[in-house]
Parts: sequence; structure tokens; C-alpha cells
Amino acid sequence: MTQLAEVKVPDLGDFEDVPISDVHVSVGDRVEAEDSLVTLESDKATMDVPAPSAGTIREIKVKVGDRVSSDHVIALLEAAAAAGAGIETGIESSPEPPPAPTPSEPVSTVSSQAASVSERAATAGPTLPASEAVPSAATAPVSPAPAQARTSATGNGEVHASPAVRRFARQFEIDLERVTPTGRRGRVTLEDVELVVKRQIEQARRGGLGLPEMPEVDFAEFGAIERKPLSRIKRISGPSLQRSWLHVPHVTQHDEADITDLEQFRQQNKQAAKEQGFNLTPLAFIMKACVATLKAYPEVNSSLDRDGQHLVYKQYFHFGVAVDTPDGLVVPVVRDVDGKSIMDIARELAETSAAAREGKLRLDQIRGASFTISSLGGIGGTAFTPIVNAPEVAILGVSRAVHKPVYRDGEFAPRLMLPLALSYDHRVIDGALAARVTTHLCAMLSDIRRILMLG
Ligand code: CAO
Repeated sequence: MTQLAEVKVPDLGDFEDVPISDVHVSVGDRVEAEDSLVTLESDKATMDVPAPSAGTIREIKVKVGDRVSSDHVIALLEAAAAAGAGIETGIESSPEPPPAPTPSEPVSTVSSQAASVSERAATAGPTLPASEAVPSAATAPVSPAPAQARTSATGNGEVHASPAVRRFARQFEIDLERVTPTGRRGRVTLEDVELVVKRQIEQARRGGLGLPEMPEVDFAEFGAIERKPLSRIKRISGPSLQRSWLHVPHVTQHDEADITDLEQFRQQNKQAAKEQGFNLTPLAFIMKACVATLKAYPEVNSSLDRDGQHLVYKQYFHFGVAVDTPDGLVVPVVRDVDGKSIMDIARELAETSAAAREGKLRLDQIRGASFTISSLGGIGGTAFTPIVNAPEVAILGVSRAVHKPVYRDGEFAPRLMLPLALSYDHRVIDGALAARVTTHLCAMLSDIRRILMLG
């Protein structure tokens, strides 16, 4: 004969009218003994009501939000042949009274697990609230089935985890579906979630990128060494370079500008500059050309707003210029490049780079850049990929100009080609825009008249 049995809320001790936070089964579901049927969740405790035996759910008498107390009937279970454990009176009563339930996992296990999590979380990060413990485990008599915190596989593809684990995961905003379960029958255990929490804390500690630690190497093992402190500049610039490198998705666009005519013009005017006490280098022309290009493509002179949803377009053209000093890289700022003549820029470049090398820059001389240029042209090299000086979104790297045979008008001609490398923040600048920017810049530099027209 079919045996339908009432599954009741076990003795909850002092707890009454506890809301049901989850119903895990539907009518017709086959369940195994101890599968969680519903979860009760008060502000002090969370507990599962498990199936007392294997069987099929024939009726569900509660829904999420219902409030229940001890002995409230939550479902009718058609027990499998030899079942009966924990089932209250059979409606079509079974011939034998059911034996007392034997929980496969002592309830106290949950409390001790929760405690161990609390202890570890306290050292690693936010602490767990006391409500994580299951008071009924310690105080309530267990009848007819224990208010135990466990969920087991129901074969429907859901994540299986106890309420304590679910609650813990919720508090740390961990998606249980992304936790690798190691428990019995594919259950997610507290330890599994703890592992994820630990990893996230570790990740946050390393700037959110989950970088593996660099191994420590004892170089003295391999030969003589000398240990010297980093310069103050390197100690300051290092972390900010690393921050930019890690935060900004970098791409570098390369191009070459034909500066043959520009160089001719520069040579014609070098002496005049020298007489005024400074060197007229290609950099002053490049800076002026950059103003025109940034005006044409204002995104390059922008920054991402802190909310990540807006761009801040700067209507000023203050250019950082990377200066190589004996103590490391310094980036003084030439302000309002748009309003200055090429000679003025060259003069200011000479002054600020001298001040940088002497360590005499004031704070206001190194702040407020909207775009940066790093020129290694005076030193050598064919190309490099500069790091964006975040929160700026682009930086121009300039390498040494060399004469190359360029095919023009049906023949090869020697032209002075200047290698350019525009590194940019790909969140703000698309590749197509970057290519347009360098093309524009090359056009400006290739025709000195265009730069001179800028005033
Ligand atoms: N191609 C060919 N020659 C170039 C050139 C280029 N791209 N750039 C400069 N030159 C020439 C100059 O014209 C000058 O020669 P002349 O005296 O015959 O005209 C010579 O090289 C030296 O120039 P400079 O380097 O003294 O002057 P600059 O204006 O080009 O650069 C400054 C100034 C401060 C940027 C530079 O001195 C400097 O420090 N560069 C290093 C920047 C750096 O370290 N960047 C790396 C950052 S990432 O780690």
C-alpha cells in the first residue's frame, strides 16, 4: 500500500514562527534520506528540515515566507518501501511505527565548522556574525528529525550546500556555483567557501589581480653581490609605474614621421636658439604638433572619470616630458603648450630638464599633465613601448630619427624618418582612433608649415 507520511518541522526549542527562506523540492521530486526539503531562517539561525527517509514528494504544504513552528507539517512524502524514519503518522498509515532518525552528520559539526570559519575570517578579513552558529544544534532536542544544516544532492543540477555554508557565502558575496565542491555527493563545504574567501582576500591584498608571488632568490648563492638602496625617485616612481602598467590595458601604435623638412628648418634655426642659451631639438616641434593632434582627437587629452562611466576632456594642454636624471625618471610638466611658440617650448624644456637633473623641481612643476611625451631620440634605439602615465590615457614615445630610403614619386629617396610609439589606454582609445592619431601627427610633422601655422 502507498505510504504517505507527514514531514514535520522538528522541535525548534524556543524558536517560533520561523520564516521559510527556501523550498528545495517540488511535488513529484524523488528525495534521499536527509535531503533538505526546506530551509528555515530566523535572524539568529538558519536550519534545514531534511527528508527523514528516501521517497517521493507528493504534496508541499508550505511556501517561501510562511512562518512555522515545531511540528508544522511541511510536506507529504511517499516513502520508499523500507522507509519511515522520522516520518510522523502515515496518512495511510504504515504498519510499523517509524524508527527514530539517525542523522548521518551530528548537528554540532555545523557549529564547530562555523566557529572555525569565524576564527579564520577574523584573522583574514571581515568577521562572521554570531548568527552563523546554529543554536538549535546545541539546545534543541532532535525530534523527529534533526534541525541539521545540510543539503545533499537531489540530482537536479543545483548547488548543494548547507544553510550555514549558503549564509557564509552570501555574506562574502560568493557565488556558490563558482565554488568547487569537495564534500560528499558534490556538496559545497564551508572549507570550500573559505578557500575562495581566502583567495579573494589574498587577491585584494595584491591589488585585485591575483598575481603569484615573486620567488625570493638568494643571489649570493651564485656569486658576489652588492646591495644598494633604490634612489628616492625610483622608490616613488616604481609603484606608480607598476600601478599604471597593471591598471591600464595598454596597446602601442607605431608609426614613422618624415621629418626631413622639419630637420632642415631646425638646423636653420639652431644657432638662433643657441645664442639665447638653449638647444632647439626636434622635441619642441613634436610637442607643438601634438597640440594640433590632440585638438583634432580630444579623447587623447582626456581621462577616465573615477566612476568609469564618463570621460573628462581637458581643455588645457599641459605636457609631461620624461627626463632622464642620474637618480631616475622625472616628469616635469610644460604647461599651456598650445599658447607657446616653438622657441618658448624649447627654452622651457631646457630649463625644466636642467632643474629636474639638479633635483630642483617644485611640486607645481610636476603636476597636472594631460598628456606625456617620452623621448629617447637623443640617446638611440629604434622603438620602445612607453607606459601610460595614468590617469592620462596616452603617452607618445619618440625614438631616434634615421635616414631611410623612402619610395616617393617612382623612386627611392633618402628621408629622415622619426619613429613614434603611441601607447594608449584601450578602455578609452580604440585601435582605429590610435592609428588616426599617429597618422595625423605624422602629417603634422612631415609638413613643417602646418606646425608653424599653429603660432
Ligand atoms: N632623433 C634624432 N635626434 C634627436 C632626437 C630624435 N628623435 N631627439 C633628440 N635628438 C638630438 C637632439 O637634436 C640633440 O642633438 P643636437 O644637439 O645635435 O641637436 C641630441 O639628440 C640630444 O638631445 P637631448 O636629448 O638633449 O634633447 P631632447 O630635447 O631631445 O630631450 C629630454 C630632452 C629631457 C627629453 C632628454 O634629455 C631626456 O632626458 N630623454 C630621456 C627620457 C627618458 O628617459 N625616457 C624614458 C622614459 S621610459 O623609461
